[in-house]
Amino acid sequence: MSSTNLFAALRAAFPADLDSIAIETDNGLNYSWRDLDRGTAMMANLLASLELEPGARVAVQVEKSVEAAMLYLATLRAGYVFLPLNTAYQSAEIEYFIGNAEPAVVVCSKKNFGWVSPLAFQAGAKAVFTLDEDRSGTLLERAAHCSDAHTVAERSADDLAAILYTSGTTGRSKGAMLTHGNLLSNAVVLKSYWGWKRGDVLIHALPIFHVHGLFVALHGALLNGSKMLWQGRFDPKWVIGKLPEATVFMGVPTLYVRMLAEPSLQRQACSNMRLFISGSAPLLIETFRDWQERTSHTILERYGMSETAMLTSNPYKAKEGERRGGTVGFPLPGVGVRVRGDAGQDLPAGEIGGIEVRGPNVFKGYWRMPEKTREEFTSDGWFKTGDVGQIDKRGYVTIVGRSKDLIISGGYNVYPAEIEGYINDMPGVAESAVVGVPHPDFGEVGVAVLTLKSGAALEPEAVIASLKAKLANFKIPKRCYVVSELPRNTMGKVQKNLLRDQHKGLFAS
Ligand code: MLC
Ligand code: AMP
Repeated sequence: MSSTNLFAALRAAFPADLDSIAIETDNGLNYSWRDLDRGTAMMANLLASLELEPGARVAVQVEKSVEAAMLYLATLRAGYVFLPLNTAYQSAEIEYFIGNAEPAVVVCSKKNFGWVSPLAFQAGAKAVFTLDEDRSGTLLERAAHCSDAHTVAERSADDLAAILYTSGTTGRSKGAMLTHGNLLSNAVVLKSYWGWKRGDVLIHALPIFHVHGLFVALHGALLNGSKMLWQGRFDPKWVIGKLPEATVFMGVPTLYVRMLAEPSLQRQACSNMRLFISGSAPLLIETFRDWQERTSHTILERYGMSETAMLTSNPYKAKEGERRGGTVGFPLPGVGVRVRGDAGQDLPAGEIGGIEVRGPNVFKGYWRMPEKTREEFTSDGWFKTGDVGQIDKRGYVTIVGRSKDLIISGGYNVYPAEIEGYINDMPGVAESAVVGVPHPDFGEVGVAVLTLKSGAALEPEAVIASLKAKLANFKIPKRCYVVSELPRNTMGKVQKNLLRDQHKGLFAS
């Protein structure tokens, strides 16, 4: 078996001078390439010492740190499956993920150990470690006793590397199973498509529990042997201050909006920069234009998903075309993108329909959900993204909407069905609808509208407070209204479009 371990490919790209700096953090720490090599070897040896089954999952809910990134790399290195969890998730959400994924190892923050460890052991975990962003916790204490020599585990392209949970329009979250081959092929394509070159320096300011920060940004820099300027939590002032030392930046649109609000964002600060990339949510054309005007740089917008990593990108090189605001560019080399109508027919250029994709980057299926997996693929093997769009004659893809009922807020996905489920379970609530409305900072935010059972009394503030106790903070609707009835069409279906229209001006800037 020829090994296609993603870690081996990343490790092979480390520069010859292992003592040069690989990561410089916002709290003044420098990590060399040797540190990354040794640290991942020690953690991989720790995992190996637990004698886990092949395919064992390592579930991780910790604050962003270089050690957390090393844990991801160590999991690949040891041949296990990484399962990152957003730090905003609360106990009920974590309980579901752990119960569903049955991880063999769980790593959490010290403050959560008390409630996470019983859940983990109940689900069959062999070990629960802690890791905080100040490099304390049992993971590093234990790894410190392990050898810093480790032979990368052999894995084939089809072996699982990570499971990313994405919520669904109905029911519970689904774990998207990504293989070493999926992630490596995508990273290799992006390296060449975005013109990564010697001397590039990436500002890494995104969280590392989703595709954008964990795969696109991290793999991009590592596969190019490029230094990263590493920020634990995004702060626009810090990023702008670092631009003169960097060449590449990746962000969700909210990051660009927040940087534009800083007077220090000027052309001169960006003169060393080669590339600004945006994705995970639609970049407003105003943001695209304001950025161009203020910095002389044209943001490159790309499109991807947890299930597929990156799918399309505006061109990097001018000879391949202009970067067109409002579009997500061309299908990446090797990625098939087609637009189909409701009857499953291929649509001609310019017509709007469902976006379907295929390629070596497309995931293996949903964890232990063969039925769901089948539903999301066409009979000829294309994955139905749930996004609605068009491809013009020149090949530019534009996303115009979504067939899935989904709100993207600050780059995070929020599924109304999940929030409505929680609201509907509250005593006194008859029914509810959660809709997305425009927001100047987050792009889109949720608004909840609900009706009460006769005689019941419930204040909107109480609804919000109750949701806050159960759900990740970014999922909480920013406003809540109690009304006498929800608008319905003749079929009796709630007309969310009318609610969206009614509330679209709530956060007008
Ligand atoms: C924070 N808040 C949000 C929010 N983030 N509300 C809505 N949407 C969000 N995304 C709220 C909190 O609930 C809290 O409210 C208040 O803002 C302050 O919280 P915070 O944690 O201090 O916020 P902040 O640090 O400012 O975070 C904002 C952010 C963050 C934009 C930096 O959301 C972020 O890092 N987003 C990036 C997401 C990302 O990486 N997505 C990639 C997915 S991959 P309160 O009321 O409690 O005060 C993917 C595929 C692809 O989609 O194509 O890439
Ligand atoms: P996730 O499930 O978090 O991976 O989110 C994937 C979804 O984010 C996609 O299906 C799209 O709806 C959306 N998305 C990602 N990039 C873009 C973009 N550049 N423009 C519009 N939507 C995007």
